[in-house]
Amino acid sequence: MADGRMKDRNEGLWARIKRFALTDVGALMRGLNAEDLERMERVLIEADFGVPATVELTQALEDEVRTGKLKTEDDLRRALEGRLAALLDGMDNPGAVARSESGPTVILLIGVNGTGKTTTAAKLARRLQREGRKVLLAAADTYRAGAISQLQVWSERLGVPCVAGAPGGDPAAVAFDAIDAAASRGIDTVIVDTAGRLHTQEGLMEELRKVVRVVGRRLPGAPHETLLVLDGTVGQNAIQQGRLFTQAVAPTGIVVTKLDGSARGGAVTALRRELGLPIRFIGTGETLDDLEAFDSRRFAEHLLAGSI
Ligand SMILES: Nc1nc2c(ncn2[C@@H]2O[C@H](COP(=O)(O)OP(=O)(O)OP(=O)(O)O)[C@@H](O)[C@H]2O)c(=O)[nH]1
Ligand SMILES: [Mg+2]
Repeated sequence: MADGRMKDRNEGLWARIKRFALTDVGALMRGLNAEDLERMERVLIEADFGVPATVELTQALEDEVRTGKLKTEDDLRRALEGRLAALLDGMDNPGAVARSESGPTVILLIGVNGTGKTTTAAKLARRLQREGRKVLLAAADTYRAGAISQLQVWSERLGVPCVAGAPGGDPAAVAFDAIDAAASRGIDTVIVDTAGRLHTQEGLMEELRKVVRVVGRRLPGAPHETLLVLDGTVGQNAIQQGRLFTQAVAPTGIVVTKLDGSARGGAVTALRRELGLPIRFIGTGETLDDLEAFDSRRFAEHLLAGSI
């Protein structure tokens, strides 16, 4: 986002609103008519905002137009951008990853299959390394064949140690061993990659709860961060996925990945609103540097401009 990795390849949300909903801009002075509002709603729904956020946004804007607060097209754009940013806002500094006072900081990455957990673990390791932290990766996805070596490849590229168990082994034990290894080597941050799982896989959800329990017993206060990794291209489905994880464990925030692809940025707004968790990072590509701390204002700007 910041360095133009997100390119203007879509017709922006604002351009669409203008084209479909503001058929007679001069008429703003007289208020948005029902047809314009309906079209604005349709544009937002199509951009994956979901019904609740769409209704909230359009009603608020309608009120402001009606009471004469918004008179021009520019006023309306600014108001929409401001309201979007407010909806997306979650915490002061989403990119600041918790730091434990005593013992290593433990960061757990969770989510359904293929959302980008392992890649995000590596990206996050790179980011924290740059902040001067010493990182260790824990390969607690013992479920999927190839998952351990995937993380090991990243660890070699990053030059950070990786603790792994045997395929099919107990992921909680891997996390436990990783904390021990970090503590004995003077490493301050452990990033735990976990297996992708669906809420219907009760065994795997219980396994995740066990990882959280075991880590917490080994190190009071851990995990210090539990980041729910959601795929930004699946739109509204990500909400349902996210909800089930928030019921099983207590995430401290969301990472939305793949926002460089055929992303439907409106879903990020819906996720923020429906899950009640702050968006912490966004994934904007497959390389180590493609992770950005979330900035609600910039995101709202990019959403309207079509660069998301
Ligand atoms: N374009 C793009 N691709 C991404 C991003 N993050 C991850 N990917 C890709 O998504 C695919 C899945 O990523 P993984 O990190 O293996 O996902 P995972 O959640 O660990 O998958 P499982 O371990 O199978 O559950 C890979 O091809 C990644 O390169 C992103 O921000 N943008
Ligand atoms: Mg993985």
